[in-house]
Amino acid sequence: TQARKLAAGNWKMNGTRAALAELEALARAHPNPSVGILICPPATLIQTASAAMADTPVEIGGQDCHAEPSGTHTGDISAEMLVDAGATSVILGHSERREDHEESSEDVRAKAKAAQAVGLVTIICLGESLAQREANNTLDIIGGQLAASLPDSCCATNTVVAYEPIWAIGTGKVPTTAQIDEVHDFIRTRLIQRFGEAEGGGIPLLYGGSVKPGNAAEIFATDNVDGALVGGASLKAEDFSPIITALE
Ligand code: G2H
Repeated sequence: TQARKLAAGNWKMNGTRAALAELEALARAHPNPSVGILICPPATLIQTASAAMADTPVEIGGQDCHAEPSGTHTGDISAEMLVDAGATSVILGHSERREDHEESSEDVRAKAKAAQAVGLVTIICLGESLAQREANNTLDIIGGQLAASLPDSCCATNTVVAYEPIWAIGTGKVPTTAQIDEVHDFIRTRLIQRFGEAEGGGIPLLYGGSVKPGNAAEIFATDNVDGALVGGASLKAEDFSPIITALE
């Protein structure tokens, strides 16, 4: 596709300062990558990680942000704070946020609007549950999440969409390339319908869910797959590095 390629790591609630050594190793292994490399560590590491990666191609992102710029929201972090800490991107609407924190697509859209307004690239996650897939509702669910989660301000440079079937997250179960192809093709069509050929066609589409060094090349060979959002296999440079290489 015409979209840029991106290998994104989502560390979730993993990593203390000791894990910065993995970032250093990653940066050493990819001094001049032909694809984007992004790591989203826990919020406590964003500032140190972005300082450590300042002169490398490895970018640092957040895993969530609040929709408001500041205020009485104990425990929350605003988009501006992420920028201030050195983040260039933020993951929004991950299924673990939608589940653990009851985030709706409307919440995700408000967060995305706030994040884009301060210059963050928003990685907006969509995905169906196993029950929804078995009931043959996958495309309806994805279409609904896509329409409601993306603000009108989305364009090719400020938005990335990640398709993460919930039943494939951390389970080792990976959809077939035909299943990935069907959903990514559907997302691409909807993006072009809504944002036009240039913008909708240029938004990178990532696949996420049990991506590993052993299955990355096959997934990346699928139409409309512009990269991956990687959880478990992004924690160690020795696992994430071959995934990056497979995308290059
Ligand atoms: C899906 C993915 C990263 P994992 O959540 O967002 O995690 O690769 O561990 O399935």
